[in-house]
Amino acid sequence: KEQVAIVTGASRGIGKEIAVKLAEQGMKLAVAGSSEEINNTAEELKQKGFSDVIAVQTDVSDEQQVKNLVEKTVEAFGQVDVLVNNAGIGFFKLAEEVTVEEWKKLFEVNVQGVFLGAKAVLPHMKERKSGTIITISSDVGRYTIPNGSAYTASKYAVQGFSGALAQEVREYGIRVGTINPGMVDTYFADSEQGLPEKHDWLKVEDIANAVVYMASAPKHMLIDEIVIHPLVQNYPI
Ligand code: NJP
Repeated sequence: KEQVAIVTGASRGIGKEIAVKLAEQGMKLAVAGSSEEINNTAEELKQKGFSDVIAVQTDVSDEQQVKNLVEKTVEAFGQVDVLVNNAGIGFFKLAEEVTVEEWKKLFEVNVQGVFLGAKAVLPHMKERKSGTIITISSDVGRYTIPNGSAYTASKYAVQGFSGALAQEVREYGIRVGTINPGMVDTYFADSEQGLPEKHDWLKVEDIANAVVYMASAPKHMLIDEIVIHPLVQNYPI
């Protein structure tokens, strides 16, 4: 039976590729991003022949907008099987240089955004006794790095939230897991995709393939966490 997925942060980077790979699996899609660029993602998917795609411009930190995203998806496709909380931002600087505004914004998008996505979709998934919530967290949700105090704190929070949620909703047949990448070649943290110095980093499709694996695992199987690094990344354990 055809499944329906919501992918946040799908204007570019990892989220856009997740949308492509899930569409290739035959899923109907609602793609979300805070800028108008999200319409281009839907347009490109349609050009690739995937007609069951809607774009819903959504800032994941805003409760009403996230509720609207879920409502529009159910209106269009009748159900939500998979929520991919991918939207996220990041910056790297010394703790004392982080402004309160930067800190708040980071937590509103990276942490509150994940909470709001789950909160909006859970009543629907509970009713159907089925669903998968996948969050793109980070390897730095598992260990710390210098200049990463704010970003790392936000991803630790995501890990804590997702782990507890997984235990809460198991009995309803709902699966909650995280994918924790190391360095991925995207636009993340004011970067550009395709820069020569990022040649050996993970590619967006490496993460998108992990999402497909998690989302399409047999119903009896919960994949709690997938950690992926580029071979060249030297990371603490
Ligand atoms: O970043 P980028 P990635 N509401 O900048 C959207 C994690 N990660 O693909 O809002 C809704 O290319 C934005 O679209 P728009 C990272 O923490 C990455 O690398 O329209 N959407 C765009 O589509 C994040 O959780 C690396 O401008 C919002 C997308 O988010 C996830 O991977 C390493 C939004 C960002 O695309 C995807 O990031 C790691 C909002 N308020 C974890 N704000 C890495 N790249 O190395 C932004 O460990 N977006």
